[in-house]
Amino acid sequence: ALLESRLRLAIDNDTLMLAYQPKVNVVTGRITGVEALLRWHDAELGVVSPDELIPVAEDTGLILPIGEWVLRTACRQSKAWYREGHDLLPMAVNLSAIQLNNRNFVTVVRNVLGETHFPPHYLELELTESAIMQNPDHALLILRELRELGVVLSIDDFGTGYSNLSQLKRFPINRLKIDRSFMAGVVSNNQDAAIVKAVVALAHSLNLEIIAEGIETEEQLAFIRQLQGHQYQGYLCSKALPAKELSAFLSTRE
Ligand code: G
Ligand code: G
Ligand code: NA
Ligand code: MN
Repeated sequence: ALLESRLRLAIDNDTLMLAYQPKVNVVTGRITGVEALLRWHDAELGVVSPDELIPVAEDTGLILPIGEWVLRTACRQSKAWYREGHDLLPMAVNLSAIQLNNRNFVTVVRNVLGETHFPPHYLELELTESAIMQNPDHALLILRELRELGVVLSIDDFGTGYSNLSQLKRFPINRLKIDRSFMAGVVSNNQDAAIVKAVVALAHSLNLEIIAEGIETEEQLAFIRQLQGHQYQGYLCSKALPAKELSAFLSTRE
């Protein structure tokens, strides 16, 4: 209950923050976009991680105003970097099942894009398999509407949920993010390597772009490059950075 009341205050006082983790082209090493990740340093509670914060936000319904704030702030930030002289950077935002199942969600996305003058195909929405599978028929309708807007859709943490690609292929998904728990073992563990190879092969056959998460070493990068994965995220390039630091990071890479 303390976390909930502090979270309500944080929304009112606008003290939630976003950090941005780069996505990188596996072949060229160029930054292809960033993923916005919630950060919260509360005066009383200290640092509260999204893994603690999101479940409370979901149980209390606060995920709806928070999610809308994340979407708007992320789109605005990308435009702000552009005004500083960077190329317009594609922006990925994580979605909760509660947002996906909210009847106003497509309207919220359309309004934020309109308000921020953000091109829809520069916005990527990341969903987990379980978020989609909570109510697959409803999800299918919503995802189709989002695709009609031009938004890019990704499955996050792929491999950790209950579903599989044959279930997912009826959804209008563009990209698959391979969960970092699999990438962690690809160099040392034959089973993890086999799983990642199989997932990448299936993704290729379904014309899905592949993003490998949690790449920390050149060996892991070489593994995913050899499989013709498209993008990666991970500490090898950068952790999630506050907006100012991300801007400085972009400058060093241009
Ligand atoms: O930032 P970190 O890597 O600790 O993220 C932990 C988890 O929290 C990840 O699964 C991430 O997808 C999730 N997360 C981070 N920011 C958001 C957000 O804005 N909305 C939702 N729904 N999940 C988020
Ligand atoms: O579930 P999602 O993939 O959105 O969560 C991202 C989480 O993974 C964040 O907590 C982020 O800090 C973490 N993360 C990002 N890159 C790496 C990495 O290279 N190694 C490890 N161990 N964690 C990472
Ligand atoms: Na994510
Ligand atoms: Mn993930």
